[in-house]
Amino acid sequence: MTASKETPGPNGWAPVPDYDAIIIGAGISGLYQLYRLRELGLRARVFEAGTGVGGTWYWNRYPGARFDSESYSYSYSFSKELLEEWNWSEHFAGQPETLRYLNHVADKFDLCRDIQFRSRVAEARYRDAPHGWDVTLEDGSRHRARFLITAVGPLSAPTMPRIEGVGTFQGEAYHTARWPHAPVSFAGKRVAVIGTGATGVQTIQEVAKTAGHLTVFQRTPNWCPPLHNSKIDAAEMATIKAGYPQMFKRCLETFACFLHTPDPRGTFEVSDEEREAFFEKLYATPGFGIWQGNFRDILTDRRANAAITDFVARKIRQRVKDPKVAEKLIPKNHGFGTRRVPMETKYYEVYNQPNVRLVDINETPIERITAHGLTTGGIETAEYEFDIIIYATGFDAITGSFDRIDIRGVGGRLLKDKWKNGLETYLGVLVEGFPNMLMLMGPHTALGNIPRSIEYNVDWVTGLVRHARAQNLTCVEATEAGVASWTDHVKSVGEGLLSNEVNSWMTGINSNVAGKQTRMIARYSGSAPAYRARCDEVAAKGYGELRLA
Ligand code: NA7
Repeated sequence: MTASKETPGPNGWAPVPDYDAIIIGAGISGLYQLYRLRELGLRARVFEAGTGVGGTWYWNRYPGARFDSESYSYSYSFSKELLEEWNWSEHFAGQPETLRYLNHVADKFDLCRDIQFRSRVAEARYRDAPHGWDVTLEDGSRHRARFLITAVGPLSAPTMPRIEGVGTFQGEAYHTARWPHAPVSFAGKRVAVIGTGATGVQTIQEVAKTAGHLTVFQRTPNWCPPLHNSKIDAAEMATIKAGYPQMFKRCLETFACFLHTPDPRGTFEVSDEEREAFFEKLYATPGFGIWQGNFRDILTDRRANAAITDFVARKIRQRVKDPKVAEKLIPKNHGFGTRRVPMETKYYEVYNQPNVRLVDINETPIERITAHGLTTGGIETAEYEFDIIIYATGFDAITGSFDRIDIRGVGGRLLKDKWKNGLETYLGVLVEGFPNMLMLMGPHTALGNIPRSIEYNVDWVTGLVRHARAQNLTCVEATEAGVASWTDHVKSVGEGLLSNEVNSWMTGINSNVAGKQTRMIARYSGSAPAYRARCDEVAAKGYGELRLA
């Protein structure tokens, strides 16, 4: 694109209508981005579809929703005062506590005065004079800003299954990510859960406690190790607080910003006994240790992966009484850790309860949802009646929230079209042809322990905006060369990783969305420190790889 510098305004930066930046979304990234832009003295406005802050933790109110990473490692780290005053009650906090935390953050920093709730962004159009974005909300109102910052979340566009009759059910039906604010009672009810990802597992183990009868419809089982959650008392919280500086430093050093980091040993560099003892230790350790802190080669070497896979399969067989049910719960099409590992609390024991039935929909596919339940076919035709159907069917991940907004860059080019034949970004933050659009947790960024990645992402974006203002730049855009080189890099670091050979939301697959059946490398799968080093280098060199005007 061609661009010329606009006439500087009284504050040295060319004035734009309405706002310096519009941020879409008031989740963890949107809140922190607003805080940082305000620090710069900029006029920022957040548009949020929900009625409150929290993003993921606002929408996902389903029973049993909780962290799989340690609560304290999930906190914002930017404010010492905030760290000091907030006490987590559990090592892996439940959704209500996390939402309370995010509301506390919003209140403490008086963020809500710049957030407009019940405001879903429908369209965003780039304009050349002055450089910036016109944003239209679903209610038709229009707003202009110099920068468009997307804080839409990688897992926020829920998808319903493509099954005939969805919508005809006359009982209660809920998608886990659109759970009602009022409590839902399962007591004595006939409940169905469709989906056994991280969300389904948490839901199932909670609903099974009170449901009259629960039927789980499973397409692909996942490898679920125990979470081992526990309470945090005042003394332990004080110790955790005293260790915050070291803890956050550690998170910045590990591969994916978790507290856990791979063991430097290879799986077969130890004796059989040592290996088994190490796996046992990890299985008994709280959190993602068994996934993120295992032998260094379990996610890249097929034989190593088969060893841990076999170990976890044996655990499932030990815990599930009916061997036929146990076999159904053991994944056959992917190894341990190659998809997002759902952490569980007595999940497998649920299938020993008399009020729970597991239906493998590979044998008996769901044919249609009916007014009173659903019907299955395949090897056994059956008709089920339910009071409640829960869809734990996941998200149109990573690009879904972008696709749902009509985002058009230079020449009216639709972002969705631009990405149709493959994702192309610069550092996962910018897209060529979409000047002044900056993505937080966009495609091709490092995800891992999300708040840690978000803080870095936001700080980098803030640095770029600060630079633009200091230089009176009104247009920042990725170049074709920069995009080509980053996209190649993302592909090359993703090679050899077993998770990129498996269908999951992490590889851009969603059976319920047209056009999302081809596997791709959708996230940056190199190390977080390497990602940050590359982004730091770009900033240190004055963002010279960008087209600046
Ligand atoms: P996931 O992990 O995408 O899981 C969705 C589940 O729903 C998964 O078991 C799917 O089976 C199942 N599914 C999806 N569509 C259908 C249809 N049409 N019929 C039957 N079953 C279906 O989403 P989650 O919400 O659990 O977790 C997403 C992330 O959020 C999670 O990784 C955490 O990081 C937080 P499939 O595996 O596709 O065969």
